[in-house]
Amino acid sequence: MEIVNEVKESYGADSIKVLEGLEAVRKRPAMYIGSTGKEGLHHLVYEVVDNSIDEASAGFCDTIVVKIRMDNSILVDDNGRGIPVDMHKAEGVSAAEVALTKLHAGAKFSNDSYKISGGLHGVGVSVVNALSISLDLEVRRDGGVYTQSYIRGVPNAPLEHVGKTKSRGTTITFKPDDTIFEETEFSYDILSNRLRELAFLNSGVKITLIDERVERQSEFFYKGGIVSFVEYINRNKKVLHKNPIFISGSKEDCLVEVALQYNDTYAENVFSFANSINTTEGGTHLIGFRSALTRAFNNYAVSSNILKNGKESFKGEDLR
Ligand code: 0RA
Repeated sequence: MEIVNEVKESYGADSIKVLEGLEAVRKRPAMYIGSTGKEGLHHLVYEVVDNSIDEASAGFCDTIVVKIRMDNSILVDDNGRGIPVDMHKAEGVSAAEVALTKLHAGAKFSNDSYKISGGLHGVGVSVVNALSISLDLEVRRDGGVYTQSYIRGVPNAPLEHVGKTKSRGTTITFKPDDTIFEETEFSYDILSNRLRELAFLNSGVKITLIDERVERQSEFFYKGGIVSFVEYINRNKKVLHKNPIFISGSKEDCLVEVALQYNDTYAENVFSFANSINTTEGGTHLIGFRSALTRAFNNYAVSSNILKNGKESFKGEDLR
């Protein structure tokens, strides 16, 4: 692709390695974001938002705004610490530029920050950059405003200090490349479902979705975490007990939370997540939970003489 030549001339030999990364992403986009269809398109938004969510889980950000703009470009704004703007010693460019151009150079490049959220593929903003016709970055940090623009992942110029500010945060605006994506129209419903989910999973973070195409807006803010999530799922059902059951525990670095509430229907609705990622195919976390729940019911039933010494017992299926 012609990008290689453009950048060799305008941006020096150091960026060649970076370009190879961008080239790889543009050549096989599905390897990085799953598909170039509707899912992949929306995945771009999740990748950017996940960086702001990381800032929120680290305790530095409580407000995230996602805007679908008139031209189907997406703006993601947060009030976190801002992507670092200092020179990256090894790369010779700003740390922000490294984050936006190097594959896998997400939150991890500050080495001590442990990434606990992440997109489905967790590939980072550089992939979004490579797959966008244009991407504009604004960082507000240490009293300064810094901006940089990219075309298909290639910077127009180095990060520039453009002014002063008292606020802090990061704003990323990108327009997906229509030569890569089969469709480039964003769905309000798809984005609002995911952002609502993220707000449940990251209680205390306010996430606003704004659609400038039709002047529509939603705000997601849930103090109650997954308990609020279960209440939301049951909002139109007849519940059998007022408050969802909430269980949490941790072992070593692993925190587990469960919320459940019975309703008067027969169908079960189970959502499981690992590090904010919806594990739609289940996994050992869900299998373990199911067997623990069955065991808890059996023990209760035996000890309260509902069952005779475990001669009969519930099967997992009975509890679903
Ligand atoms: C690495 C280190 C630090 C912040 C971030 C990344 C960061 C990235 C994004 C992307 C969107 N919003 C973001 N906010 C923060 C923190 C470095 C420090 O201040 O110590």
